[in-house]
Parts: sequence; structure tokens; C-alpha cells
Amino acid sequence: MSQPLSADQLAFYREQGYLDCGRVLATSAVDELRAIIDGFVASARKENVGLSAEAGKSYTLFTPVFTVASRYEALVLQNPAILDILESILGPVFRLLEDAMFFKPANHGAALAYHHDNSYYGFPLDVPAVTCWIAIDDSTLDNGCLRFVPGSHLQDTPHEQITGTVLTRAAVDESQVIDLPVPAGTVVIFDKLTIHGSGPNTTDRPRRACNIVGVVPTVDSKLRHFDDTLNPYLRGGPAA
Ligand SMILES: O=C(O)CCC(=O)C(=O)O
Repeated sequence: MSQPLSADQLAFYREQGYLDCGRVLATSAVDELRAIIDGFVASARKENVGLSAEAGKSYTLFTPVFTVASRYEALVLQNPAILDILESILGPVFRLLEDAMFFKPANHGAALAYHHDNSYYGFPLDVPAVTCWIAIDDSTLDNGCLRFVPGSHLQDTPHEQITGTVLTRAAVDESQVIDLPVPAGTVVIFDKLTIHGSGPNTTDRPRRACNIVGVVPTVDSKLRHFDDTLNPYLRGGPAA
């Protein structure tokens, strides 16, 4: 592994629960990913596309993208720069937990409510899991960049039971929220407990992004069945 993150960056991640890792993907890779997302949206495959809470306004293309878009595997899952970043947080052995694409259409892409991803996973707090989010377009204040509550990963914030993904209003102090606009090709990482969301897209261009989530499978069989096809080892593992 190279040293993708400095000691200061690692310290920031551990304190704040998120980190802007800078531009990691080349323009050609970003262009290819943009075409993959557009292809999904154009075909609107029902089994891969979920509508957000505001129906018709925002798409999430659920895991596993790489099984239906092989270039995604090459560009993201096997991208050494991305894996080096994950390794610097997770150590030498980790699997893919899931991957997704996020599409906010021009003019009416919906906001994504504040949540943390462990509301989906339900892992014990000591299971390391990191989301690696990649901007496929410049993400801005106007088109729905990511928002974070810094330091929120230091506790397990409860979610409302209604949807399982929306935090109680009382849980988010808007005065603590930071917006994180970044250029296309940027990688942003965050902890499974970090409260985050994204704003609406009010511009006349789409805002596209994708992610992969890496996990250290320390508790495989007790908590979650890791499938060797859907959750390949990204680094290390039995075959390494
Ligand atoms: O891209 C977005 O707007 C949201 C991304 C997100 O919530 C995630 O990667 O967990």
C-alpha cells in the first residue's frame, strides 16, 4: 500500500468522521462512470432503481452495480488509489459491503434526509465500515452536495422507526451541519455512524455520484451473510 492519507488527514477523519480525500479519479474514469449512470437511468431498470422519499425526484441505483456494469468493477472496486484510502482506515483485509449510484436529476433532484449508514447495516459499533463516495459531477451548494454533522460518528444516533433511515429532528442541530462542495473525481470518505445527507438539485444539470462501502468482516456469520460474489474481498482475504 502507498501512503494515500497523511497523519493529519487520518487524525481529521478520526475526529470528524469524514474526510475530503481530494481528486482521485481521472477525467476519463469520471466520464465513463457518468455514462454508466446515465445508462442505468435511461433504462430505469426497476430492479436496480429506487425512488427517494420524494417520489419521482431522485434515483438511487442500489447494490450491486458492479455485477451489471463490469467497468464499474475496474474503475472503482479495483482502483488502487481508492483501495489504498480504504486500507488506510480499515487495514489490510476488507470486503465490499455494498455499492450504489446516486442521481439527482436537473431542476428537481430531491434532498436526501439526514441519516447514518449503520441504520441500514445494524453492525455493532466496533465493526469498522467506511463509505467511499465519489463525485461524478462537480457537487455544489446548488446541486446537492454532501452535508455532514462533524463528530457525529462518536455516538450512535437513533433513527425514527417509520422509515429506518430518517433521524429524529431533535438529533440534528442544523447549526452544526457543514456543506462539502467538491469537484468531479473527488473521493469523500465517512464512517458508518457519521450523520450525513445532501441538498436538492436546483440547477439545470444532473448531479451524479457513486459509492462503495468497505467493511472488515470480523463477525461474518453471526451478523450478516457475506456472499463471495456480491461481497468480494477488495483487499486481503482467504485467497490472498
Ligand atoms: O450522494 C448522495 O446524495 C448521498 C450519498 C449517501 O448517502 C451515501 O453514500 O451514503
